[in-house]
Amino acid sequence: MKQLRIGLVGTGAIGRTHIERINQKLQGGRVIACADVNLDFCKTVAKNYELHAYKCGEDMIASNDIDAVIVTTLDPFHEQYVMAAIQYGKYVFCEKPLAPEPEACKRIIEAEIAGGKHLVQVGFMRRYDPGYCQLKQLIESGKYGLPLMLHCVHRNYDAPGFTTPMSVENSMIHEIDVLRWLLNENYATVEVVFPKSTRHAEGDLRDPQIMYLTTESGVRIDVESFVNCRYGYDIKCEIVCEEGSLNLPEPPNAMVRTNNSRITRICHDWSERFVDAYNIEFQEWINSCKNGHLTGPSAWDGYVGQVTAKAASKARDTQSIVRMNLESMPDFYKK
Ligand code: ISE
Repeated sequence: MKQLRIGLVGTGAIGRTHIERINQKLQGGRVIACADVNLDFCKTVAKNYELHAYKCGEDMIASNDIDAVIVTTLDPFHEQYVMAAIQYGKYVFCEKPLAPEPEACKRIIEAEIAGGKHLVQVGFMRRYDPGYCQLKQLIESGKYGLPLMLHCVHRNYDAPGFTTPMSVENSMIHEIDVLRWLLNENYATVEVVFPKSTRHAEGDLRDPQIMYLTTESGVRIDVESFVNCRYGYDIKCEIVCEEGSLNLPEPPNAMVRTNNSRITRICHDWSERFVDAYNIEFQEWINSCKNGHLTGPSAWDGYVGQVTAKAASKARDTQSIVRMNLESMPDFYKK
């Protein structure tokens, strides 16, 4: 296969950044078609990027002109397009979350297993961030002993329209996935507490929030989510091990000394902070579709993320510690 011919469903902002990165920066694949429930807008996007516009996402997915699919619709519509891709035996990259409800993720898993081939990858891009990859290598080197505690921060400059559940389900879902991947184990308990709220929180939003996780082996994790921190996009992760502390590197920005100060730029948002991660993620996805062997976060990872997020939401709503009750991974997903 010369070029992987990709159809993208959901032409909103993130969809368009993926079209640009694939068609202008990456190799081996090309977005050639798009679909969106808003057909007029879809046609405008198609015209701007020289794509074929489809009225219906399923028709695009079924087309013989399409080898693989990217789903960047609103979250509740992910399931129907991922299912269509599985039905037509096509690789599908679905932005996180795989689906908002664990039951929907479960249906996807069952369909994928029934089809007998790994087709689904979930957009947990932090696994491709060079900094998190370094942390994983350091942990796995064993040089610093076992991880004991993790202290993490996830701050957004602002978040118009954000609601209290979104801190877990939209923001900290990234930590839920990437920390499970780093530590290579599942969670045993989860709790969410509310510090004093910022005056910048709109409406009923509780902001910041702190999520506490324990893993099955007893590693203790705290994650702060502060979506209206009002100074930049800031992601921190410290892994305290038996013989050393491992710290997530920040993107390199020159330090400027001026006016009796030292100034280093902080990213403004996630698209800037994780641009390398997104580029690497999509290049590897294109390569792996062409090789016929997906290597990224699976539908099972998407399912575990949503089960954990739901448990965290329950913990938040009931202000209690919730014990996780995760079934074991089907053999199909064991590497
Ligand atoms: C957004 O959807 C993301 O995925 C970002 O990575 C996260 O930082 C932000 O809080 C979310 O709203």
